[in-house]
Amino acid sequence: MTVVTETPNEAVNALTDEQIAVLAEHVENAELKAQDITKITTEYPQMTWKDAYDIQWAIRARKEARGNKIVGMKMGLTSWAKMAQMGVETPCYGFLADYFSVPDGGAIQTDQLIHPKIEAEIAFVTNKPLKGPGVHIGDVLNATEFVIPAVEVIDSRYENFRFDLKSVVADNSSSTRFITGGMMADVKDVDLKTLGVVMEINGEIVEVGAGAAVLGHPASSVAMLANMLGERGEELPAGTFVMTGGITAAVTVNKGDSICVRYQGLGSVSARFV
Ligand code: OOG
Ligand code: MG
Repeated sequence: MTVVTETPNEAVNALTDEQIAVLAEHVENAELKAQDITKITTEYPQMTWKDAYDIQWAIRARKEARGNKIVGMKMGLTSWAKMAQMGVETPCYGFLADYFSVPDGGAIQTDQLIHPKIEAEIAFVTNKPLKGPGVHIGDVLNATEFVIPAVEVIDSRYENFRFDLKSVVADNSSSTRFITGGMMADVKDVDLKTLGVVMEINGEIVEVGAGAAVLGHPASSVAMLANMLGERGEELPAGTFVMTGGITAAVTVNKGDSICVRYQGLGSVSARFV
């Protein structure tokens, strides 16, 4: 298995500032109206990594201008199961806005989403700033306040949940909702590599996995995020909630489903799609 962990360092734009602004509005509207769209690269095959992340940062700025708060970050496509499922080999990041957060045991309004899927993840909350380049697992563990179970609900805005990596980056890496809960733990007290997860939908087991599926160790996902942000001159501030990426393949959910993900020694996270 070959996992590309170098970050794409193509720091050039092929799109104009105006095209980036128009595309940010277009993709964000698809999210807000829960209407799918054609992937960006179909019309703009020249889009670069820089363009794609610029579109994502422009969507983030649109939400902040509207008064939404950014409450965390997420890494995506960090496990082989996810990369194989989506046909891509490079991890990506996205941001989490305040209204994405759903309480443990809470209800998710399925009609606000296009074609949601759920992912079992391990989240970190940091207590020191992390700024790339050069951030490694040791830095991350030294800067971790606690780890906590999290379930991400992803919802690509692209037709049939089909995309290439640049298009998904521009779509905030399919971020839409997340549920965090169960029990928090000190990183000293858990072996994040062997930490097992069991995903259930309506009481039936649909996926199982262990933390090592995420880039060998979930902390390396946080390090990679800090290094990717460093390329843009950004840092991960102390106190950031970071989801490290789905451990197993994502699973489609439908209105009426109850989901529960059990984390070895850390309790469970559940939600209902209503
Ligand atoms: C991209 C987002 C993937 C994860 O945890 O791997 C992601 C997608 O598959 O739509 O959030
Ligand atoms: Mg995810």
